[in-house]
Formats: sequence, structure tokens, C-alpha cells
Amino acid sequence: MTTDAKIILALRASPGGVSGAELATQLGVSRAAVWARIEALREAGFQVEAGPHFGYRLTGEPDALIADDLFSRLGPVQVIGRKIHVFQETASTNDLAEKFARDGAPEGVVVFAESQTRGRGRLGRKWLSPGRQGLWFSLLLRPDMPPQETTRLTVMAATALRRAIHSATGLDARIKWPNDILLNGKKIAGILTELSAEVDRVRHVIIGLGVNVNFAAKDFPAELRATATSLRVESGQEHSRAELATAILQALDADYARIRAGKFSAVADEWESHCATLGRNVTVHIGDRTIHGRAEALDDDGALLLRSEHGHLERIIGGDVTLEK
Ligand code: BT5
Repeated sequence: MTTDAKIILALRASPGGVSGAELATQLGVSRAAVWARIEALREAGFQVEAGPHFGYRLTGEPDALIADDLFSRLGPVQVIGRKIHVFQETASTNDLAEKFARDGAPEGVVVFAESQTRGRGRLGRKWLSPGRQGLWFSLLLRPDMPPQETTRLTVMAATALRRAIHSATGLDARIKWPNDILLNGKKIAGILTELSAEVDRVRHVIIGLGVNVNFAAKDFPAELRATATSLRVESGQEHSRAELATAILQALDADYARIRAGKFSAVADEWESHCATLGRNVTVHIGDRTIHGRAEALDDDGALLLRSEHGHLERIIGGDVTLEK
């Protein structure tokens, strides 16, 4: 843990204040070094009061994503969140994570950006990602699985994301196969899984997650107002992005551990119980092909099993699903 993260933790643990001398002893650095780090934290938006009687006291925290802060909130993890990077602005966090992957970074690296200039969805679609209104981040994984099983990772991400949204906000979101999280039928989050693989072996997978947190209804452009929403719009209050990010990373780490332990079926069961797609009549567009049918189940590898109008069972591994009324 970095010195900054240790200072943040120590300040949080002592709301009445902690002296510079005590911090210096705890951290094994000089009092001048403590002072310099406190100045840096102030510049990053932390409000730290200093006084002769109480030492240093934390009076306010920024709504900014700060790698050290996230790291200190996260606590011990198995894989996801081992290393966290936060960028102010980038084209797409999936591209940054891809670069980390090519440079040999280990799995579990997470890359956040406060805003993305070219955030993307599937099939080159645009993903709106303005500054500080949401969480825009990507994970690098190096799973030991064949390429055809990687839909499991999208199922994992959706399951973990739904659970974390519920634990952090109390909102009960639904999952639409394969990559949408919905509240009241509108999209609150999306997942973009990108794969680098040989024929029978995955090299690495980048999972990008976009979550609309503090958008007001008017912040959405007209073309998204009917289909998109945010946690703030649905709950009527703003949410701490750092708290939510922490809950999501912890849930992802726990579910990735379940998958590595061969327990995908437990993740799939949780997915199924919160799914907006199963049991519904749906239309699936895959390229030029359109299939109508009833969504029956999730297959072992994460594919959607669809009973077509003609009674055949079709395995759907990609495409756009529209729920029919
Ligand atoms: C997705 O694609 O839902 C995947 C979105 C993944 C975004 C994350 S952010 C971090 C990482 N870095 C990236 O560059 N991407 C990932 P898809 O199912 O194709 O949905 C895209 C469609 O959703 C667009 O065509 C719009 O109609 C709509 N959309 C765009 N921005 C949105 C937003 N912020 N909220 C809700 N809907 C949105």
C-alpha cells in the first residue's frame, strides 16, 4: 500500500484527528514527509484540517477516483484490483488495458478513467462517458479457458455488477443477456468483453464496464433518454463513485474466484435469478439474421438457449436481444 493510502486510512480511522508525529511513526517516515503527502492529498481534493490540538483531521473527501483511495477501500483481493490505475481522460479504457496486456501486465489490473473521449460499446457503437458522472473502467484477465467459454466472463461481470449495485444502493437491477444491466427497463450499465486468443487458448480478455452513476435526467442526450438511466435518476440521490467502484471490484474478484474454482454454475444460477431475458419472447439480431423465440436458459458456457418459433433450440453466443412485450 502506498504512503498516501496509509494516510487516508489513518485519517478515516481517527475522525477526531491524529498528530503528525503519530502518523510519522505509524508510516515510518519523517513528519516533513507526512506534511508533504497531506499537501498532495489536499491538491487531489481531500479536505484535511490541521491544528495544534488535534493534529490532522479529515473533513471532506472528493468525488474523484484516486487509485490510492480505491486501493485502501478495497482491502485484500485475490486477483481483480491488485493494481489500479486512474486516468483523468482517455479515448477508451479498454484500449489502455489492452496496452497493459501487450506490455505483459499480470491479470487483475484495473484501469479507470474519469472521462472517455471515444468510449465504445459493441460493434463499434458509441458509449457516452462524460467526466465524473459514471464509472468507466476495464479489467485485464488472463483466464485459463478456451475462447468459446469466455461468454462466461460477461455473465460473471453482469452478475457481480448487479449484486454490487444492489449492495451499494439498494436498487434491484435486472440483467439482459448478454451485457446490459437495466433498471425499470432502461440501461444503467453495459459491459464490453474483448478477447485476444489463439484457436484453442485465450491470451487475455479485457472486460470494460460502464455504469451511469450521477447523471441527471437532463444530462442524457435526447436519443438516449428513452433507453438510458442512472443510479441517481432511479434513486433520487447522488452516490459515491468510490464506494460503488469498491463494491463492484470486490464482487468481481469474488465471482472470478468462483469461476476459477470451477463453480461457474453458482454464478450462472445467480445470473438466472436476476435475469430479465429468460422466460421472455425475444428477437435476436445477429448480423443479417433475425431469430424470434423464447429465451429458455443459459448454457454451460454462458450462451443463451432460445426455443425458436419452429421449435428448434438455438444457441446464441452474440447479437442484440430485444425483449418483446
Ligand atoms: C455496451 O455496448 O453496452 C458496452 C458498453 C461498455 C462501456 C465501457 S466504459 C469502459 C470501457 N471502455 C470502453 O470504451 N467501453 C467500456 P452496446 O450493447 O453495444 O450498447 C451501446 C449502445 O448503448 C449505444 O449504441 C447507445 O444506444 C447506448 N448508450 C451509449 N452510451 C450509453 C450510456 N452511457 N448509458 C446507456 N446507454 C448508452
